Order: sequence, then C-alpha cells, then structure tokens
Amino acid sequence: MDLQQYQSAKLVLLGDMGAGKSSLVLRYVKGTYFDDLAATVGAAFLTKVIHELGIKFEIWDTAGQERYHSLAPMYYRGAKAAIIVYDITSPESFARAKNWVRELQRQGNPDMIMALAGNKADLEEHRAVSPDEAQAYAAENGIYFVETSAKTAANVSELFMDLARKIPKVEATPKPPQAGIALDSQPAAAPRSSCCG
Ligand SMILES: Nc1nc2c(ncn2[C@@H]2O[C@H](COP(=O)(O)OP(=O)(O)OP(=O)(O)O)[C@@H](O)[C@H]2O)c(=O)[nH]1
Ligand SMILES: [Mg+2]
Repeated sequence: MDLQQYQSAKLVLLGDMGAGKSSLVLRYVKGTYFDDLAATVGAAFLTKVIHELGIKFEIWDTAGQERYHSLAPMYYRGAKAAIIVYDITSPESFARAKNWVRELQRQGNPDMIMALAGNKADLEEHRAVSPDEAQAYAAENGIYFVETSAKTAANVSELFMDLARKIPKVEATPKPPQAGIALDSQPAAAPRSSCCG
C-alpha cells in the first residue's frame, strides 16, 4: 500500500501520573523501557505506522499531573482512539481512570474507541485492583480492557493492535487526476456561459 493512502488515526493516552503512559508508548513505538522515566510535561507526540492495517497512529502521550488536566481536551479532541491507563498497584489511579472515562463519554468524540489498560501487571505481589473489577467496569462501559506491562512488554503490542483493528476503515479518497491527462476535451480557457449569470 502507498504510504500516502494510510489512514491517520489520532490516539491519546490519558491516566494518572506515573501509571505508565509514556512507558507503554515507548515500549510500543521504540521497543524501549526505562525504570526512571521523567514525568511528561504537557504532552509528547509520537507516530507509529502499522503496515498490515494501513494505519498511521498519531499518538499523544499526555501528562498525568493534575495541573495539566485542563490541557487534555486539546489532545483528545478529534481522537479516534484513547487508552486510559491505570496502575494495578494503585486504587487511586483506577479511580482516576474512571474519571477519564466519564470525561471522554461526556466530552470526547462519540465514536472514539476506548481501551482501559491496567499497567504494571508484572507487580502482581503489589496488586491492589482486581482484574475482575476492572473487567466488569470496562464491560459496563463498552470499553476494551487489558492488563499490560511496559516493563516485560506483556500485552503491549496487542493493546495497540487490537485498538487499531477496531478503528473503522474510511474509504481512501481517490487521488486527484495527474497533470497532463486530459479528462475533458474543452480547452481550459473556454468561456463558461452556463454558469452563474
Ligand atoms: N514495574 C513496572 N513499572 C512500570 C511499568 N510501566 C512504568 N513503570 C514505572 O513507572 C514509572 C512511571 O512511568 P511513566 O511511563 O513515566 O508514567 P506516565 O503515566 O507517563 O507518568 P506522567 O508522564 O507523569 O503522567 C516508570 O519510570 C517506571 O519506573 C510497568 O509496566 N511495570
Ligand atoms: Mg508520561
């Protein structure tokens, strides 16, 4: 497929500070992981092309710090998909995730595909949010749910790929005719007699 025909899809990550939004994006886009990632300031922008699906993700990784909350609509407006991230060791982050879901349901694009990601699944011994509770919440709200680990990479590409598959296909717009191909025998400068009199 011609890269120009790839469908662009804006994807936003939202969630509590430290939940692992940037770690998930970096794991997925660059295949890297850091134990000491700096908190995101404002938002970070990355892209990822999924050749199999002809999709180009335009990813906005937002800052979880409360003082950036008012900027969020700028990043989720027009988004085709959202990943709301919480940390399975933090009930506060799960509560915050639910607040994000509510905000998107009220103010987001109504066709937005949402996923709830319970991250840091490798920290099972510190688990404080049960998968059953999160799954039940997600099901009630018609959201896709998965537990992930940016650290071990568990379910990370699956999360992004499953979202990408759920994005409705838009018909590729036909390319404009190329210069030099005559589609009309009328000379370009022919007087337009029938119009706009
Ligand atoms: N054990 C474990 N730690 C993780 C995982 N993902 C992220 N972390 C840790 O959590 C820290 C914070 O992760 P970030 O990706 O920066 O979190 P964030 O959601 O982007 O945070 P803000 O940018 O402040 O909103 C990282 O530096 C890692 O140490 C994970 O899957 N497992
Ligand atoms: Mg971040």
